Amino acid sequence: MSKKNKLKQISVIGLGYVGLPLALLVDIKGYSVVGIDIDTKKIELIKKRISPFEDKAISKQLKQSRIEVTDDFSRLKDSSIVIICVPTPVYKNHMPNLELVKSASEKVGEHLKKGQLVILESTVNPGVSEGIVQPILERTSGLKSGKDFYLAHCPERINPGDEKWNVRNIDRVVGALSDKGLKIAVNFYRSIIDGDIKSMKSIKEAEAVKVVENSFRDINIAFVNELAMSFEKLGIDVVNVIEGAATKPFAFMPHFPGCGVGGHCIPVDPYYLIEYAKKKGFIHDFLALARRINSQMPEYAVEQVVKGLNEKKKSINGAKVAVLGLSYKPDIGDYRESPSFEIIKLLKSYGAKVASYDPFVLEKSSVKSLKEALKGAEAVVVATGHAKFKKISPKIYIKNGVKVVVDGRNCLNKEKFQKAGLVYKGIGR
Ligand code: SAJ
Repeated sequence: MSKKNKLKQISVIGLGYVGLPLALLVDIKGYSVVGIDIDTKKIELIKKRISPFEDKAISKQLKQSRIEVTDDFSRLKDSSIVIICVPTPVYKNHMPNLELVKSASEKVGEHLKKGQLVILESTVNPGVSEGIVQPILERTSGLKSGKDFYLAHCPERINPGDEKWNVRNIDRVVGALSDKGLKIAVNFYRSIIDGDIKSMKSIKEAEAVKVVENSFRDINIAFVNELAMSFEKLGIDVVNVIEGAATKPFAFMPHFPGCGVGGHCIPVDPYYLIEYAKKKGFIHDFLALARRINSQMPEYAVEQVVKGLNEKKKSINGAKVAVLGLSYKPDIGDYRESPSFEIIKLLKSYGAKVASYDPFVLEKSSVKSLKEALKGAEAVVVATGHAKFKKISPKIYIKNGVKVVVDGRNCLNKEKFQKAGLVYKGIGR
């Protein structure tokens, strides 16, 4: 435990994918940590040192951690720093949903004390810290930002399931409303993170960094998704071409096409920028187009099912189709914004009988085993590239009567499936 930190208490508001790893790291670094969440079930689990979500590293760290967890916001009054890590989803119409940020800010403001630093880690568009969080904190605390308390923004960069990059070693950017707040925030992050901490010139710049880095990913995925739809017509394997382009040692960053873009970041963050810029009079045509392309990939994947069954002179109407994979990326159980659910909805709208199965998301699976999913299925959509699905041999599909395999993540061996006599449809290959 580092001596200099032992007197400092840190409060982390929101103990999910972002807040819990952060709270555990801050604890390891010698601070006393109070984790606050409104979900009492989650609090009970963490008190028993059980991770509320599947993550080996978190489960291990929890066992040795000393973090205190509570739903009592008044406990933050003894903290030097209060970090808000609540979700920032979008509504069905893609408009940013800042309700949790607002309610967390209200509760923090009620217990805010002079000299405290509030840091927002939740992903927000530029303008939210100054335009929404600061006024709430000032109104509910009666204190003045920059004088009585400080406000900073350090966008989270958690990458669920990543073995290499984690909260401890990922570089961060920090912006604040005042120099004093920036200094305290930068020193704090430097005391817990091995990576580099970059000071931004304003809090808005820090907010913009996160939405820009994730919009960058979304447009690049849209680029290869459009290539996939084009190359299907040109009879070119888009994955081979991308891998060829990736041999260029500079100025090319490979992304790969798939049946859709899920997760709590990539399909969400661009809308924050699109909507904020619209309010300020700028229309992000390009970002919006990329969102449209990526959002139509579930439909493209279902079209491959229709085409594949047609090749076997079968109709999708009345056919049993197995959808393998509900989580949005391989070998984790996170299914937020997962395209699998859109694929299932579309298949049903075509009259297919759908069996969905994901060993990481059994609670949402319509059947509880691979065997049940494949039994009598005429077509299969591999919607998530779980290692377990990549191991299924063509023989298993054929034995169950499967005629068509749509490889939604281009994660199967195309030639092997074609040689076995299955109709193989990839995304652009
Ligand atoms: N996807 C593609 N093609 C790609 C990459 C991803 O279709 O080439 C799809 C995935 O299947 C998934 C979705 O996009 O459905 C998101 O995938 P992701 O790998 O971006 O995973 P996320 O959502 O966990 O993104 C996080 C982000 N991290 C943070 O926001 C802190 C993102 O910035 C990272 O770039 C990404 O992890 C990463 O690199 O793994």
